[in-house]
Amino acid sequence: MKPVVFILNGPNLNLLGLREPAVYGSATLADVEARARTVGEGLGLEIETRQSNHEGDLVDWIQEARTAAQGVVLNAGAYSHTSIAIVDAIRAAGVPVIEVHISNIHARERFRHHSYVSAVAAGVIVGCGIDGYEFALQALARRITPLELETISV
Ligand code: CA2
Repeated sequence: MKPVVFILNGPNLNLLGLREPAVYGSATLADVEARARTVGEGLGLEIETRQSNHEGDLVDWIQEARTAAQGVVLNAGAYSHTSIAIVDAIRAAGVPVIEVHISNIHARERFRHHSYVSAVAAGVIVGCGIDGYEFALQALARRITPLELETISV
């Protein structure tokens, strides 16, 4: 069995490619998820993609990762700037979480400059467009030790 990685996208990311192409690009969420599956396959990872506009769904899925995944790529959208519940879930999950933001949140409005998620993330990728998801998968693949890969693939 291959190591499982959850790719979790938060509120409004279902609108990718449909609005604000100047900020978020023209790829749709379906494009992002398909690309992640292809990249994941090349890295020997099994990719599971989910999106929700609801904070509690993200909390549930991060909790689920504790037993069902070896890592998480998380773009929590606007909840990154507000959600202590997501921080607590990441702490409890105990698996590496790589935080992704498509846009450079530091070059945008002041309220986007701080992310609660960053303090508990294993890594943060910001402002690289949708390539950020691919970079996050590469980072996670490197963090999964050869021993872990061996154990999982038996
Ligand atoms: O840059 C990112 O990836 C963000 O997480 C995107 C969030 C935003 O609240 C964060 O500050 C940064 C918003 C996602 C909204 O996505 C849309 C896509 C197309 C049209 C409208 C919204």
